[in-house]
Amino acid sequence: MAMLSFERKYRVRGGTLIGGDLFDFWVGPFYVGFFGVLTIFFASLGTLLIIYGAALGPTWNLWQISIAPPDLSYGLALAPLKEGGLWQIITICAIGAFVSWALRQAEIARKLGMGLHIPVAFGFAIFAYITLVVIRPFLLGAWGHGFPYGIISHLDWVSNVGYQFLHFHYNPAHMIAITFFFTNVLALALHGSLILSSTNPQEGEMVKTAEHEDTYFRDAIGYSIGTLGIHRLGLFLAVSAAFWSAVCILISGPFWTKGWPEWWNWWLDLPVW
Ligand code: UQ2
Repeated sequence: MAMLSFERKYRVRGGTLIGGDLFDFWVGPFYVGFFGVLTIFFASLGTLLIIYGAALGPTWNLWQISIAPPDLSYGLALAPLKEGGLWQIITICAIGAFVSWALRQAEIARKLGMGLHIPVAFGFAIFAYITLVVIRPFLLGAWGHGFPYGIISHLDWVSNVGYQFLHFHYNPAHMIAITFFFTNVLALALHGSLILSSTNPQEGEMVKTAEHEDTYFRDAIGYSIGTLGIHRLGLFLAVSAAFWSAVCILISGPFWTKGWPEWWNWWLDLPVW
């Protein structure tokens, strides 16, 4: 793959967190690094184990393949490979790959003298995943509370856990998470459309600048959050969506076992009525 002429000056040594110069090189356009090697190791092993799990049957139908966590009776113990042990090792591989990827992002950011915003932001997504398959199952006392790795099966899991709490949409943290997801969609739709509209103007028109973008929103709604501001807002909305998603599933079970509609009885029970 071709390297753009200006890229060479950004190929700087150092900034590594571990391993010194040992893995401080590029393969084509890609930085490798110790964590690049680690990511490839975990991702490859995890993928092979998923394929092995699929080969154990009972189906090759892509939609129906599923690697299930151990039965609840295994508690927090290690399970035999074909009894959920595969799920446990695949989970370790997934976390290993995600964390290695975040640390590779950190090394690249350090090389370039950038802030660590990207690995920190990605960290919220990792936190949400770890909440689902480690923290919550641990608090509930069994790995069997993790979700199965399959396209349809993980949807069934979400549906079942939702009904276990009668009506999951009454979970206040779930409400907050959804609000952040939807607001994030609105913000990115506004931002994406604004950028495309100013960089793809009418035929014969010049590409527009940030002043045009500011003026558009001042004319339309009396306020522009600014070119830096929209990205701060986007980061906040995205990271908050991941955070409250983790909170809403973490409190379901370990901290609230009844139906979520019932949680709102505190409102009806207020003495002011
Ligand atoms: C903006 C701006 C941008 C943008 C967008 C806006 C020039 C390129 C999208 C408009 C965004 C506003 C007013 C905030 C909306 C608030 C929520 C919670 C969705 O002003 O500055 O920069 O991309």
